[in-house]
Amino acid sequence: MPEIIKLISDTSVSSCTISTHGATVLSWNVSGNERIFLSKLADETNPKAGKGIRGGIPLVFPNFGPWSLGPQHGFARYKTWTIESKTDRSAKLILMSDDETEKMWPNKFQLIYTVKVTDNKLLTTLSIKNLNDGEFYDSQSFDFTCLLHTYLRVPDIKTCTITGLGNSSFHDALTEKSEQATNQEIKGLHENVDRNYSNTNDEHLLKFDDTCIEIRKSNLPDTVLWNPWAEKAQGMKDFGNDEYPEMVCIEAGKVAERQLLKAGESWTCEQVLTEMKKFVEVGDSDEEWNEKYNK
Ligand code: TA6
Repeated sequence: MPEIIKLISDTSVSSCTISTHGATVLSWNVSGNERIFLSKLADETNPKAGKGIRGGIPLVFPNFGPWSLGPQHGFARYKTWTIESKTDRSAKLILMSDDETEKMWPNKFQLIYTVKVTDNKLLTTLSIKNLNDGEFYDSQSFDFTCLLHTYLRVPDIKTCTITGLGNSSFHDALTEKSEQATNQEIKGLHENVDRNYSNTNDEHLLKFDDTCIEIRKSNLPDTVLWNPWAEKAQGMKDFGNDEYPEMVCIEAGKVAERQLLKAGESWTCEQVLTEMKKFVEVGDSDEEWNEKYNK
């Protein structure tokens, strides 16, 4: 059974829970509001071996999408991670390559994942180190794609606004066509959407009601936008048929091009989720706030 880590911000306003199954963030609660979507059928306390948890922030490594060497989205999201250290508000988890991973993907690696919660932020950092020493494997370098498959909870995806994708091209996984984004803001999703945007803004805003969630990423140049909608939802055993309106995946990733990592080298990426509320936007006047978030 996986361990569940509970983190709480210094003022106890916010909390976060993480499962050692895939180092999956299961919950991020800000002032009593749950901001992460976890399917009611996710079975997070007793997750299936070899499967990721449906919801939260699954970690995709060493391959985003279908994979000839192993399961879709790779193994990081279902392997049992080790808790390296923990404080009240932060945790550090480690995943080392092992016999199972090396049979699929003949490389030695170390993943270090840190999670920290503050009053209105959830900070997640993933470091990947290539531990190939040439003794075992011919090619010391390896390449990978990776992504934080973030499921965000919303009241109704049809009435949300999503920014930061307007200047990018995307691969539409439904049509297998490349398209150019046309709208600076996406005003709600109204059907099955599965788009891999390349070279996106490092900041996205997800706005609904009086709430604005900022997704800020670094060293993750791409963004995947996904909602399964009704028909695909019915095809997922670990996802309720009626749940698709209350979630959206805005996924920060390095997926358009594979990342090469030489033996001994490390590569680090970060995602920071922030709940932007008027009273914490220090320095913004009402006019500036309205200009920013209430367009
Ligand atoms: O989020 C993009 C995506 O690749 C979709 O195509 C869909 O497959 C989703 O991931 C969920 O994948 P999973 O393997 O978790 O069922």
